[in-house]
Amino acid sequence: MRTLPHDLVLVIILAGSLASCQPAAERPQTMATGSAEPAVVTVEANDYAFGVPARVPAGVVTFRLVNQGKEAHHAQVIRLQDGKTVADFLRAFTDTASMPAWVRYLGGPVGTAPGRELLATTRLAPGRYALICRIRSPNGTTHVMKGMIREFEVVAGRDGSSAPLPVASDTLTLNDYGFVITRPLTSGYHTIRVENAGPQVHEVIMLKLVPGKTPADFARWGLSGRHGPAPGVPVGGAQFIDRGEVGVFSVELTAGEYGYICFVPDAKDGKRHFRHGMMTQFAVR
Ligand SMILES: [Cu+2]
Repeated sequence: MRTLPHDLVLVIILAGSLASCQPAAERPQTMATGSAEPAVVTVEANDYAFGVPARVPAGVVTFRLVNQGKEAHHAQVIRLQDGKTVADFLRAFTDTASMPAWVRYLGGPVGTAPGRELLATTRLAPGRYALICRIRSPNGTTHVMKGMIREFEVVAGRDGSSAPLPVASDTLTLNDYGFVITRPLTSGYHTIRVENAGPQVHEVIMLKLVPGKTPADFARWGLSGRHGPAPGVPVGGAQFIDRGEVGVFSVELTAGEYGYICFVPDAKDGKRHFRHGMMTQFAVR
């Protein structure tokens, strides 16, 4: 276990990747009373634990997932409502059915390969939260059951981020059961706003596909223990996100084949949403 500071995570100005890639004219101006950029919370993922600050400021927060493990990990942000705890979550957890309504889903960085990092931005109200990883190890056990669940508290107050959500270049809407993008994606830098129009919980994993492979190949590979070379690499997206919630991620696209996929188990029949059609392949030129 790593020792982590229990102090409130500092608001770090995104001097690098996100802000600099956005034209200054499009960046919202903010009053001097708050930070103009989202707070950045660095999450360290190992096999099988998360390092995350114990307290995170309320408001718009960018989770930066740094994978220091040997397996892929994601960082699903959940809010534990009705006084529930991580112990309650673990008792209720099932990988193949929907969870009780006291689990609220708020996105988070999608599956990140070892040695890589991915970012995802979300908006958090004060309360009790946790990060979980639902990825399966080769033996079939989900990482959350191996210890990849970590509680944190979202606190209001003067350190809270007053930043707006990053200005998006594109909006991707999730619904039962599909993905709708405002315009076809092109090569270059995009900041994509993810909205869940529901009614069910959804996610979007944006894949860059290996030539000749499909999102269905990725689904098979992912659910059967990730043996052999990956048919695609997640380049961005938003983990499970409830209806009405918004996530934002940024991605640099190069020409090639991409896909969107949703692995959320259906509320009615337990089948993962890609089996209901929530899986799309598209070309970027
Ligand atoms: Cu879905």
